Amino acid sequence: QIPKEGVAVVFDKCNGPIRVDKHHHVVQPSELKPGEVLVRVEYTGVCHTDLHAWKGDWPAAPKTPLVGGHEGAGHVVAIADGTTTTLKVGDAVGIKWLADSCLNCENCRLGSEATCDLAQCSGYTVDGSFQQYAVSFARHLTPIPDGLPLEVAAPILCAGVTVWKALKEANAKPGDWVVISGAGGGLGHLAVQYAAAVGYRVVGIDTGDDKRKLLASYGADTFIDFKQFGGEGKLIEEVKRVCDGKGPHAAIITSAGGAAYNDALEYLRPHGTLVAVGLPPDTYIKANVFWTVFKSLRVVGSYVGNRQDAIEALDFAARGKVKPQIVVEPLENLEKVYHRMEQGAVPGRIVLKNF
Ligand code: 8ID
Ligand code: ZN
Repeated sequence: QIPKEGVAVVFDKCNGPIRVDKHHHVVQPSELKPGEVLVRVEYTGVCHTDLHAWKGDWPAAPKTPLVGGHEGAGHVVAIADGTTTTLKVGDAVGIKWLADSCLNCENCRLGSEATCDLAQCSGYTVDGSFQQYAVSFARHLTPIPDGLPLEVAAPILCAGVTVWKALKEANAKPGDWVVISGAGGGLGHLAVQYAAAVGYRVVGIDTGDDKRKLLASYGADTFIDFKQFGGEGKLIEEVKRVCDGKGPHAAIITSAGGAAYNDALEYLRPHGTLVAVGLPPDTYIKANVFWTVFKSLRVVGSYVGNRQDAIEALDFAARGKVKPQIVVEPLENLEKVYHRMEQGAVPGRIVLKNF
């Protein structure tokens, strides 16, 4: 039985109050449009992107009022009439950032669904997973493998997918050195595990003993506390030193702060790749043209992943190769989680329980 009202966490304007609405309208099956699916969200991860959305610090503002959230894991409770899909009521599914795309344009045909002109984003252009019942789109929901607990699947749906795809963009070979900057955060701690799982040698950069310990448990080769190497050029020298004195083959920047981008082009070895993933506001990557040419460096942006990346990322978790570090809290805690996240005080991911 689908209730008429449920709990949702909503804000009416960026930086405005965050309300826990216990009487939020639940879209009824008869209100769904073809292609739409009603999902009972049971767990949802909190991504730093949700915090950017609330602050409104990116170039394009989110819709308001907004129910954020894009790491939703739950079950299908209704499918709109006239929808062609293999999904069934009762299936375990994930709501990822990319809620929908046309699947017919050049970008979609090439597997770059995120850059589709008609892309819809969960918890940004459409309401997301910080609610008990969310409307999403049949063609972009991700099936969650049997036996993978939903609270473990949740962080994979954005953080996991994104870093798995970013590692593909890094063009590294097994045995290569890969730096993960922002390594103790939601994206970063998963990036370290995916990187180790495919045989890269991993250097994590972040700060604090909690994050150092977390990464040591994943077999990261080295942890560098960036706060201990604050001086001019010191971090660059340290990163080069630990990577055989030559620097890493790739650097995946998953930090939510801009400073992490500063040194990366200088510590990469020749032919190295900087993969930009973290989205600090108003940040520029400064590349010296001479050294970019002489070291033959590459800079690539990587934006979430496609439907296949999502399935692959979940499969690593289902096989136990990647284990999100999660703390489960009630949905009502969202605002408190934002404050902790802003202070960099969340190792791994917070997952909210929506029931
Ligand atoms: O598709 C994408 N490209 C995508 C997908 C999902 C998220 C991009 N993102 C973006 C988010 O919007 C955010 O800007 O990636 C960034 C990281 O998201 P997150 O992992 O969810 O954030 P977090 O859990 O707060 O972790 C950030 C980590 O960065 C560290 C912090 O200590 C924290 O552990 N950090 C910071 I802030 N400054 C750093 C620095 N200078 C740093 N680590 C290394 N060096
Ligand atoms: Zn995200």
